[in-house]
Amino acid sequence: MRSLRTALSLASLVTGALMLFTAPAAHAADTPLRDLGAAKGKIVGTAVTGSKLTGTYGDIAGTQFSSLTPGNAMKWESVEPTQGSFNWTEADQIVAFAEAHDQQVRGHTLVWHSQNPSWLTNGSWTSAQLRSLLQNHISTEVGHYKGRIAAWDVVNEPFNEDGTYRSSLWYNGLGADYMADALTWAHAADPAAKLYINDYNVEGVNAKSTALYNLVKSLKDRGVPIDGVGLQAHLILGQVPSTLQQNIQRFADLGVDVAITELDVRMALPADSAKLAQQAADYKSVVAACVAVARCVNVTVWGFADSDSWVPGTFPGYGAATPYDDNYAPKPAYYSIAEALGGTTTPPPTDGCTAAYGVTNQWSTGFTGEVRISCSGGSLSSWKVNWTYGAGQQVTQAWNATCTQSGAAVTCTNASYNGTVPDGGSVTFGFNGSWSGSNPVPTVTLG
Ligand code: G2I
Repeated sequence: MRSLRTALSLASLVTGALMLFTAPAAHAADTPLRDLGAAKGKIVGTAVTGSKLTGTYGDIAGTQFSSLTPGNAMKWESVEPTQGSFNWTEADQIVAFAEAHDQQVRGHTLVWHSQNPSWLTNGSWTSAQLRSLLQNHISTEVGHYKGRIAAWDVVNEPFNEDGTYRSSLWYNGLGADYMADALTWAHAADPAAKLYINDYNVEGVNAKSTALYNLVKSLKDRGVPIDGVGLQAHLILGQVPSTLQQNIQRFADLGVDVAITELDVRMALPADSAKLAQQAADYKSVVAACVAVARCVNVTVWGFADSDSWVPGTFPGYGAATPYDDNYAPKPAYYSIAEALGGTTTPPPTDGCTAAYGVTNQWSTGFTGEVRISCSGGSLSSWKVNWTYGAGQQVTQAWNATCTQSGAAVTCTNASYNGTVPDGGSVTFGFNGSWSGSNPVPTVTLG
């Protein structure tokens, strides 16, 4: 009896501690980004991985964006891993997906120092052989997709940071004219495709972007087919160049289009609400700079979800660089892109969904907590719960959610298997935490 009474009183204590808060949950903007972009005369794109174009990833890629760039599938090592033997499988799949979703494709990329097949990089070629290999590659690949590619990143990353030409297979073997030749061959293979030179760290006015400017100017003066410049925009949190719009404008004034081709904004992990807010501001200012210049025609993000980003693999400890989180829930950056494109976001139709925080067990140094997300009159396809601890508590472990804590701020997102909360249903997740002194129940927001 005694233990039953104890259990009962603990249960009522716990029930008493459960507090309900109603809050909006994350959902996409009312109007897809591609439609907002269209109203401003802008294409909105994303890099994609062909094998992922199903389920939620495919839904977002197909509905939110008006252009796809294969992240890797059109690179030389992907399409011709063995000399003379072509593999178009992933690239064809992406192009077919784009056509089925009324999307453009940006072809990426034809002449680059990186991701070339080893037969090419390890071979020893005369200059004439190298030139012929490059011409064949470009004619074959551009020809394969003739009429189906809106724009090609023909030349990728030709410059060093100081504006000199990068030492590469192409520059060293063929001199700077490899770029004019590549553009000319690409134009011959598909006269309708817009042809670009694409580079990184050329977003602001600096030595590298000025070298790019001078190159484009001289190519135009020589009558070489060049239609645009791609500013990749792999940016660091809080470091959008102040001269971005001015730089876009000077290329536009030269008579070429400008595309933001690989936008992402990386941050030191873990993400927290302040960093995500800064990231949203950064995305917004990049998109706004493009919106402000008529010849800025395309803003493309380099992967739309954090789980599909190159950043963590290349910059250990950094990530969260894209507009959607690992679980495909839109982040503040998503909404800020929508706003920069003139969109408004309204609270989601989830007024009936609530998150309730409770302490289910507590001992001298630790406690177990539970959050229940319940819907009645609404539903969720993904969720995120935030709270801020008021007395130094620390989450040490979570289950059925991914929880991160930065300072006092805790963010928990659904696991891959429990993002859906149907009308009339609920999901719970649990966690262990540490406490001392007191363990007050925080205010929980669902958003
Ligand atoms: O590095 C970021 C981008 C810079 N501008 C040009 C882009 O083409 C480049 O894209 C990235 C891809 O997003 C990565 O996915 O290029 C990387 C290579 O430089 C790609 O990474 C590679 C990995 O390093 C390989 O290990 C992997 O096999 O992707 C390959 C295919 O998944």
